[in-house]
Amino acid sequence: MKIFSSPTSPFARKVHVTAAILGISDRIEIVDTATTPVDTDEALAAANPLGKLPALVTDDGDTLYDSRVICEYLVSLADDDNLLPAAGAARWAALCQQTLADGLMEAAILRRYEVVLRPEDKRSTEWDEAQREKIERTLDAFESGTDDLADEPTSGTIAIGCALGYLDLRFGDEGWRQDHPKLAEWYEAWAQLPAMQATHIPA
Ligand SMILES: N[C@@H](CCC(=O)N[C@@H](CS)C(=O)NCC(=O)O)C(=O)O
Repeated sequence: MKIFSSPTSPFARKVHVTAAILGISDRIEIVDTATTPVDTDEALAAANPLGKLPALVTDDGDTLYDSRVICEYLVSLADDDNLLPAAGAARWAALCQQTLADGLMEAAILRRYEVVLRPEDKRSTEWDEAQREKIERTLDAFESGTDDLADEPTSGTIAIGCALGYLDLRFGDEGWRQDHPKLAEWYEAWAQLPAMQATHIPA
């Protein structure tokens, strides 16, 4: 199978961290793809009408997106019950953590696009501030839920780790750790996982 991917995409990173934890990274061919909302890669758009990565092309030629669906597909290939618990409170916790972390990534990427893609005279401070507040509220929610984070990796903790890694990559100067010490301590250990180290991009 192959995956349209970019080393700086936190959504793609979720997929690669998941594959690494499942031990199936060697089954994936990475198609390094540069795309933005205003300059869409053609091969990617042919695979995913939304023109967003990651997108996975299976060995049968089917295409899967988005990152959640791809992660679930990888879990099904590896027949793993832990990364996405099948039922009960652990499942809903992992899914909601993933939703929050994905939303944090979306808000952070929108902020990044505002700076790198929109001409300076068309940028909106209100827009940027609104996205920043979403990120702040989500970090606060993670901070108060740090004690509930699973010891073993789940789709939720994988997404949280990739979201925090993206903040370090693009917004490291804003110092998210300062007001979120428990989360920072959790991430310190999490970032040492071989799957995280293998997908780390220095800021
Ligand atoms: N919900 C999607 C979001 C994917 C996404 O936003 N990917 C970004 C790169 S990090 C992208 O491809 N942006 C190009 C665009 O929006 O056209 C997922 O979970 O995969």
